[in-house]
Amino acid sequence: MNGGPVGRSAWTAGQVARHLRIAESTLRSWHRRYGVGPRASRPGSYRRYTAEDIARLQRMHDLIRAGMLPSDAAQTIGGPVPVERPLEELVAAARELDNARCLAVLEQAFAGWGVVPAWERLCQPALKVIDADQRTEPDCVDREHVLSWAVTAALHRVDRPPAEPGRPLVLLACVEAEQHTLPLEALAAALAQHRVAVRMLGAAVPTTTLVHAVAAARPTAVVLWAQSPATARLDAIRALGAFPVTRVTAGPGWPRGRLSGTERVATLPAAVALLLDPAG
Ligand code: B12
Repeated sequence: MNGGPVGRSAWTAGQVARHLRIAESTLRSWHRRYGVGPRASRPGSYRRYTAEDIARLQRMHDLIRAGMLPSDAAQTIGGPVPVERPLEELVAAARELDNARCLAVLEQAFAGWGVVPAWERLCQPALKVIDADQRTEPDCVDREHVLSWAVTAALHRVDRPPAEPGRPLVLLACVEAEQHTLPLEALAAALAQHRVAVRMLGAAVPTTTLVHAVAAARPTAVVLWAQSPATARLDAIRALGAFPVTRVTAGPGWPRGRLSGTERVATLPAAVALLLDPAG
């Protein structure tokens, strides 16, 4: 290991992969799937492997060659390496447009803290920081795309146990022309963890499509996200008035007060609480 071109305490993924005689993609997948990778350190240096990291990876490699499943090998060598400063890590990875690294940090946070705390303590602040970057560097919206992709991908990987019979069925949709899906993705994952059945229509759902989906799925509640007043469409709310559903407006685009016959939620925990028991 001493012969590494960047010294004992700072090996790149490529150097470690060559040393272990494995593909770099394998090394990255061990990191992503099992949390076995370089210990989180100072921002900018997170991709460097220490001698200790490499020794653990060597042991993991030996165990797999001896016939052990990678997941079992990862547990045997001590499980995932917790990311020490997830927010700094996530922001640094987004600034480097490193989807995989963002995903690894987010997956650990969702698995370790749960969806709601990880959304509030990690995703919301990271999105704020990355959004603020555009004030000094207007074209760096690419970072926001990478981070949004990773948040979505990590939320899709959250365990979703089968819905409990008798629980409400919740339909989630962004109003027409609305591309901001992340809060609904977080809500979908959080509800699924509570074994609530969820139907997610995603971005920019035309009102006619929404009406069709509600008629077909017969949900107990419908949550409509509008990020800005420009996309908030009252006709979508009105159109759902014909169905026996709890209509819930979410997102800063809607008028502040409660629209007649509808519920309004302002935060993820409030939305989860309401939707666990929409009739309550
Ligand atoms: C990620 C992002 C994107 C991504 C969206 C990816 C995706 N799949 O969702 C992309 C890059 C696609 C995007 C595109 C655009 N975006 Co954008 N985007 C954002 C960003 C950074 C986060 C959005 C988000 O998820 N917010 C939710 C959380 C993270 O926000 P928060 O303030 O922490 O949360 C508050 C509430 O929403 C609530 N809350 C939080 N989570 C939850 C969950 C639930 C269930 C509930 C009920 C409440 C709730 O609690 C907080 C207190 O109010 C925001 C900036 C920001 N921080 O919000 C801009 C922002 C929303 N975007 C903005 C703009 C202008 C755009 C574009 C028009 C840019 C362009 N010129 O193309 C397009 C619009 C596309 C469209 N037609 O919809 C503006 C909106 C301004 C406005 N009021 O109209 C913002 C505010 C950026 C800014 N500083 O100006 N965007």
